[in-house]
Amino acid sequence: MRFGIEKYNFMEKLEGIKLSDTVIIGRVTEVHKGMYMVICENGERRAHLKSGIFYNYDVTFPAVGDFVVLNYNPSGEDLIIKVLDRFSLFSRLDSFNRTQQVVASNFDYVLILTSLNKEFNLKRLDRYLVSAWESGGVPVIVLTKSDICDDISRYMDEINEIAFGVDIFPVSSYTMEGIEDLRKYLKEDSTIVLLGSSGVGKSSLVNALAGKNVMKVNEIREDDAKGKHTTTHRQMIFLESGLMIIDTPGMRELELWKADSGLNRAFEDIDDLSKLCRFKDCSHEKEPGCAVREALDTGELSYERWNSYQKLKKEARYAKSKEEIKIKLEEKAKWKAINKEQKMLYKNR
Ligand SMILES: Nc1nc2c(ncn2[C@@H]2O[C@H](COP(=O)(O)OP(=O)(O)OP(=O)(O)O)[C@@H](O)[C@H]2O)c(=O)[nH]1
Ligand SMILES: [Mg+2]
Ligand SMILES: [Zn+2]
Repeated sequence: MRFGIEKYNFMEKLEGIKLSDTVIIGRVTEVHKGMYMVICENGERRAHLKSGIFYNYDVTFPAVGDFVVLNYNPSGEDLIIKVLDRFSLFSRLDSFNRTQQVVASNFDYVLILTSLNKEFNLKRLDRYLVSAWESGGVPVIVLTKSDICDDISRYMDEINEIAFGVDIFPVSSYTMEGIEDLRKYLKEDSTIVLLGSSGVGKSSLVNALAGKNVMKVNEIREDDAKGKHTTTHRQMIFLESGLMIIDTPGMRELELWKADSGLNRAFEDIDDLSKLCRFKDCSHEKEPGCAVREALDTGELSYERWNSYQKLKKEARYAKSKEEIKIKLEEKAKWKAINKEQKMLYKNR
């Protein structure tokens, strides 16, 4: 069973762990409460975290798409002993816990799905693009349900205004229009992650690409184009062609996690302009020689886009400060452990 390890240079990432018949590499296909589904050379198996390893701030917990080292147990469930370094990672802010939530890892492409109906929203697309560029994968925009739209080019033009250098594919999973083009564009043995609101047709696209029904699809409320959250957990699907797809449940809202480089890439136009400002640390407010303000005055840069950028930048700052707190906590925990050790040594003398 191929699961993407062939092109992944994992030997460098093992950090001294020796592989054997019982210490093997696997890939996480599903995450449940306290239980993981992992694919490996012995098929898809249930696994748990090995105790004593995953307790600390600085350990990486497994997410869907992760390559992991497993203690293979032929007569029972396997144990995950290590998550290998990721080459890409899509995160968002978990709005309930106000922490980082990892959506998926180790993918080559991020397919951002938006349907050609009431769901279409450029502001939301901005958000997805920022997070996608930040992830390290290649963002691709997929316009779904092309069969219910008779002015696709209008949507394409609007997107081209905000998404520089991102390929756009209008598709219909009903008529299969555009599916073949998308299939050819995605290289074999690649991993892709499908993202977008509930009801945009992520699972339908999985089925269209697979050529059969592998994912469950339900009717949506067509009156307001809102989905019903049919897909309930993230899941990795393996197609016969070798393509690996991570299908995700629709997101109500995508709040940004750390996104500095993603912001710069998604708003390349603003990034380029700010390089022309007279002062290197220009805040683009009242400084003389500000290229951003000038572009706003001439209309070269729209206020809408500028406001959108500022809003997202502010949001990403929150994640950054959370990261700094986390690092501080980690350091504190380390010192605490060292102190404890020293106290023990002293006691035992
Ligand atoms: N007209 C049309 N409807 C589609 C198309 N693809 C999907 N749908 C419909 O859109 C609805 C939602 O499709 P899903 O594939 O379940 O959407 P999803 O993005 O997986 O939704 P969640 O799992 O809830 O996140 C279903 O009623 C589908 O039949 C399409 O190409 N054209
Ligand atoms: Mg779905
Ligand atoms: Zn400026």
